[in-house]
Amino acid sequence: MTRIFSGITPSGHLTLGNYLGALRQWVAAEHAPADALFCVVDLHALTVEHDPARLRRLTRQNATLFLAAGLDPQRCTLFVQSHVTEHTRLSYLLECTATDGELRRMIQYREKASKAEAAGQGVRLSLLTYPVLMAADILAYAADEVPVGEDQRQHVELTRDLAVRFNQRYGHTFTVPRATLPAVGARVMDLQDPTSKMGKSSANTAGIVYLLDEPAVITKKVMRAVTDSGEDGVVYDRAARPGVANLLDVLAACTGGEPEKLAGEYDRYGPLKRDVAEAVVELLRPLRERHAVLAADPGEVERVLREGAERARGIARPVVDRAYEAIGLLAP
Ligand code: AQP
Repeated sequence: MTRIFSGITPSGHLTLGNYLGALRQWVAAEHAPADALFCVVDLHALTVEHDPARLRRLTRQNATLFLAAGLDPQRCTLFVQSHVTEHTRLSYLLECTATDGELRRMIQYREKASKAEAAGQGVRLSLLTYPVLMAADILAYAADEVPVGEDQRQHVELTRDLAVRFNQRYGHTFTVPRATLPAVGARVMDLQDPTSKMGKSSANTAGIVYLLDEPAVITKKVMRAVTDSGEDGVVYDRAARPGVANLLDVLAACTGGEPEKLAGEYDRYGPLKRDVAEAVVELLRPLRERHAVLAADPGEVERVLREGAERARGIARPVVDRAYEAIGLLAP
């Protein structure tokens, strides 16, 4: 049976990008005949400046949103990364497989490192090694598929390279995974800066639709989205009209249409924005409602996470033990 693994970092409140790029695919995956594991990858949140109390809150909230989005603990395994020590155990072996040069080439490292430097903060060593921990997250479960948005494709490619390298050096140990991306919604852009990705830890919240935003807030953010002069009507052109293209992509992702065709249905931006706002509000309404119910019972969410970690450990431990043996470490 196909094994699926993916995770989200609790580095901020989850966004429409996280939903369209990742979460929604996850929910679809749990209905396929597959063994799916989904994880709040809390250790990744320690790679940049963080507040401990906020991290704990966001970890709980992310897990609650996984359930609210439709993930069913009867059909998949939900857990928190730091509850399963196999991730960090394996990460070290993969640090001994990766090279400094390939980690420094990671686009996300370069972006986040320069942001930290610009803010006068030190660049944490873990920011450089984070893709290796992500590789360990995936390889520990012998995952075949990793459903992610476009920005994580490079990290999954690195994971594949490390798996192949390790297998060649020490004998077949890891399954080589592949990234799966949604047809639309793989890269939702910031509404105020449509040349940048909508990211949950971005400072300008006006450009970000959070999953728990009230409908009126979503509508306001979409209606104020940056577009261009639009003198020749509504056209879908990602390079020349990134703001409008992003709105059409979001509308297509919400309604199942095609962005190019949708463009032909509008000649002004106002009606397009109104339809996008309505589509996003309706898409997120059930999730917001379920979140309100689930958040009232944190004990149940904790129970799901405890059971999930138990099952995850059972899968990861033998894989990681095999890797320890293969690389030449003496069994205890
Ligand atoms: N804008 C986006 N469009 C489509 N998919 C997206 N994802 C993130 N932003 C978008 C996908 O959501 C998952 C989140 O993974 P993560 O939290 O581990 O890391 P990330 O990719 O760095 O996510 P963010 O939201 O951008 O967080 P910050 O701002 O902290 O860096 C992944 O599958 C990602 O592709």
